Amino acid sequence: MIPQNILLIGAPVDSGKDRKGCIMGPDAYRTALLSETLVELGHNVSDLGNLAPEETDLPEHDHLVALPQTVGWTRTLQKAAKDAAPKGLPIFLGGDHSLALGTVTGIADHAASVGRPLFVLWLDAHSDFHTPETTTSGNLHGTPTAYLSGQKGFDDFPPVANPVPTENICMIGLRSVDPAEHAALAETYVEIADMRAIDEGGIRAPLAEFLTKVEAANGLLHVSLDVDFLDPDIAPAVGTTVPGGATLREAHLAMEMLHDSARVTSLDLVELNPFMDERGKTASLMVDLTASLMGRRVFDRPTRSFG
Ligand code: EXY
Ligand code: MN
Ligand code: MN
Ligand code: MN
Repeated sequence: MIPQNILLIGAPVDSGKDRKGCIMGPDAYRTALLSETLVELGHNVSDLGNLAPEETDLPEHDHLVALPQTVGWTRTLQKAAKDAAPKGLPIFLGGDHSLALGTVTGIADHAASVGRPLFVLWLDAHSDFHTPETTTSGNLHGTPTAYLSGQKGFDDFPPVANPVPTENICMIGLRSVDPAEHAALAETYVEIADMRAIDEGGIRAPLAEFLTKVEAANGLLHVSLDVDFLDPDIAPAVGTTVPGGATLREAHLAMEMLHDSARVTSLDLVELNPFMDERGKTASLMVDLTASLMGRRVFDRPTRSFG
């Protein structure tokens, strides 16, 4: 396990949707001993505290929920991500998935500055591929992948200087995709392994194929882990649960494969709503998954394989 300089950055973003509670996310991870767990693995961990959104003079929007605050967060997080990336491995503690509007585009700016392609692994029940013009809910946490890949319609947001090519995006765990997202995704090269694909062939193959692509391109890899990627039975503390999600072992295998790839350079932990948790069960699970991503093992690989 290669020790990393890990930067914990609290992003208590709660503006991406109507239901409140993600604002408590960063402190729930701290209470679940995320920093101590990573230090125990041998990493150097700095907790940079919580950020706050930039003020904007945008007017509220008649359909888009909390547009001004979400634009303000995007500006803050773009700057924070670009600043943090050269210093180590930033882990953005959400906060809802609208934080990725800023984190991924800021990381993409960093990737461009070092001349490396950026790849994005989206672990989520949802594709989050709406634009402000296609969303029916008006919840901007359903739009980050469209924005970070340079789709049109984000007139009030900062222009995306370095859009992530859709062939560099892999979405795993999908089981709730709206018609407008389906239509838009069909025009892209986004790689998708929905839950049916995982049911049939497991999570290993699609993830291994994507990691081979990242490796071949000498890419940086940003992982955006939405609590609702997981099955609600093991991860109930999220406002957008969808039955039939990833199992505990599918999730840990994905994290362990990501560690073994040594390609992950930044991470979002998003959509934890501690107000809906059961004695910290979901927060602790997300900490355990982060520990697997950062090198926690029972045995060093490869142990003897059977059959
Ligand atoms: N597609 C639905 C919408 O746009 O409202 C649900 C989006 C849920 C987004 C969560 C963060 O993953
Ligand atoms: Mn999401
Ligand atoms: Mn989701
Ligand atoms: Mn417009």
